[in-house]
Amino acid sequence: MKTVITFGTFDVFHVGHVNILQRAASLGDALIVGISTDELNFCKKQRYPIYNQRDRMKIVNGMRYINLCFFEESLEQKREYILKYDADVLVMGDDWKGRFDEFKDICEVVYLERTPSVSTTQLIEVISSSDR
Ligand code: C2G
Repeated sequence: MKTVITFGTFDVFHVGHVNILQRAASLGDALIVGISTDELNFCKKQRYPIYNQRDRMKIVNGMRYINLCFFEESLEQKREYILKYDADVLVMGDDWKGRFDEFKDICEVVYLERTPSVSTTQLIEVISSSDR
């Protein structure tokens, strides 16, 4: 049994998120997803997500090929999460390329190509600038 783990905020859930979760799931038998808490997201991006952590978890958890979701409270705890969930593979989008190579001693680390032309930031800009 091969367990894959990935992390993200998954705010304003879009097709780029679906693509990476699907491809991550296809690399193993079980997929575990760490959802960044609202506070962690504020630390990373200096803003709170549009959707709160409970709703973001509900959306990701609703996908049929996700086995388990948990809240990622801090970027510094990644090693603990990988060990706790006994993950064999860590998957991240290639915007994080090289950033998690330090975990190659405990699991395989795979960076998948991001889906072009879609991002939460761009969606927020489009929505907030559109006529009401
Ligand atoms: N992603 C993608 N294609 C896009 C947008 C996002 O493949 N067009 C991927 C990202 O590379 C990431 C995942 O979707 O692997 C989640 O993206 P975000 O919600 O933006 O995650 P982020 O805030 O970068 O959090 O500990 C790491 C962080 O928690 C990652």
